[in-house]
Amino acid sequence: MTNESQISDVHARRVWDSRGRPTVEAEVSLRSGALGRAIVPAGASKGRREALELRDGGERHGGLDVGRAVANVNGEIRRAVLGMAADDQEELDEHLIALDGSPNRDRLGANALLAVSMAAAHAAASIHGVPLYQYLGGVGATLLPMPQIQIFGGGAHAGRRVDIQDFMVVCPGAASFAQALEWTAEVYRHAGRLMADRGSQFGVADEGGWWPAFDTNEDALAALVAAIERAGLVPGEQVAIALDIAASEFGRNGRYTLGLEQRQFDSDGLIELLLRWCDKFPIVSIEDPLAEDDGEGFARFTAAIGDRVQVVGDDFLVSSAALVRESAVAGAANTVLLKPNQRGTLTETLRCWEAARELGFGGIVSARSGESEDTTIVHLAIGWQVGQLKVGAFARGERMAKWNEALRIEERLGARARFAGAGVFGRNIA
Ligand code: 2PG
Ligand code: MG
Repeated sequence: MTNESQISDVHARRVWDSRGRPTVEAEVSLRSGALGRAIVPAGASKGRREALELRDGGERHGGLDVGRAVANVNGEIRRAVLGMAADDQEELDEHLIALDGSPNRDRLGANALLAVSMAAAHAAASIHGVPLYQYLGGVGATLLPMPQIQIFGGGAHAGRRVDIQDFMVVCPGAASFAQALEWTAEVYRHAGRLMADRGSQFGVADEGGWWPAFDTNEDALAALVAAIERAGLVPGEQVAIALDIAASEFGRNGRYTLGLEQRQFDSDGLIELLLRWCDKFPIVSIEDPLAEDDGEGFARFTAAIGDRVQVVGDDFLVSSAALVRESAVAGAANTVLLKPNQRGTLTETLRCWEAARELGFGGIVSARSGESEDTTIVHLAIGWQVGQLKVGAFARGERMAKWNEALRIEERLGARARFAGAGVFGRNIA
């Protein structure tokens, strides 16, 4: 350890996220004078088994203030990490985990811990004189992720106007990350015009996708295909559909209610509906098709859909290495969504990805619905060579900051940049 990389100060403050809610920003300063800064995001449709996000409760800001988390960073956490090496991420994170001492980070808060964990990584990259993705992944970190980009919002991010949460596109036919963004920009623009033509363009949902003014969930899927076509792109070949059903939001104990259509299903009924959608629409990825308590449904869906569609666990796996291992044994899901704030440190998130990769699972680094200008997740996706990145829509500054950061990295890598391409979704696609 060089003295230069020793942590000389840690400071947190309350800042505000893209929903205007309080969140934690931390700065880690090193002896060298280097500074790392990070802001933690926040979810709205959260998994029950996520690490705890510490909020103050009470009346202030709807109970969502983060005074306690900020105080934890500026007090106990700061004292514990002063003098530690910022460039030994694993040791630092283990220290944070031990300091918290709870199974679920509920003493100090995953938001307090993650802010410091991420800020330390930024400081370490800075002292090594390289961008964060390169600090994390070395010179081999050249894989640009396939972007999953929301066109229509829904679920908990749109007042439950439709049941399905994310209607997204991916670009299996694109040759580069930049081209995938160009195509998606066109789809997004045409989707907005299509809604305007129908007199149902009412602005955007939490993550920037168009407001889902549809009569049925299936109408939204049809509109998505129409928008791809209007953009002059070939559905299923150039541009395909990815969904986040976020089924925990409308189902539990094997009972599911699609409120929009006033239809009730058991697990098999919902599976049947999703399989029908996969036959009818060019869908290549489905996240949380069943609720987080429905592991058996997950396994039945994964078996039924086979290699045709990527089955993603978000609320179901909560970025947990242990849950990924369990679900691999059960044959439930084949891809894990990676959200650092579901765990509370970068090291635990990376361990989940390592376990997933070893078991043949795919991975998607993901933003939360409450975000900020922080672009750390882009560097994680590239540095860890995950291959896919989900950030919300092609609108709103907190989303565009991330897409634009990936563009900068692609340009910087030049001829060394590789694009993840269609292969990420499974063997039979594109
Ligand atoms: C999800 C995310 C992002 P939230 O469910 O995947 O779309 O939503 O951050 O609200 O959990
Ligand atoms: Mg999700």
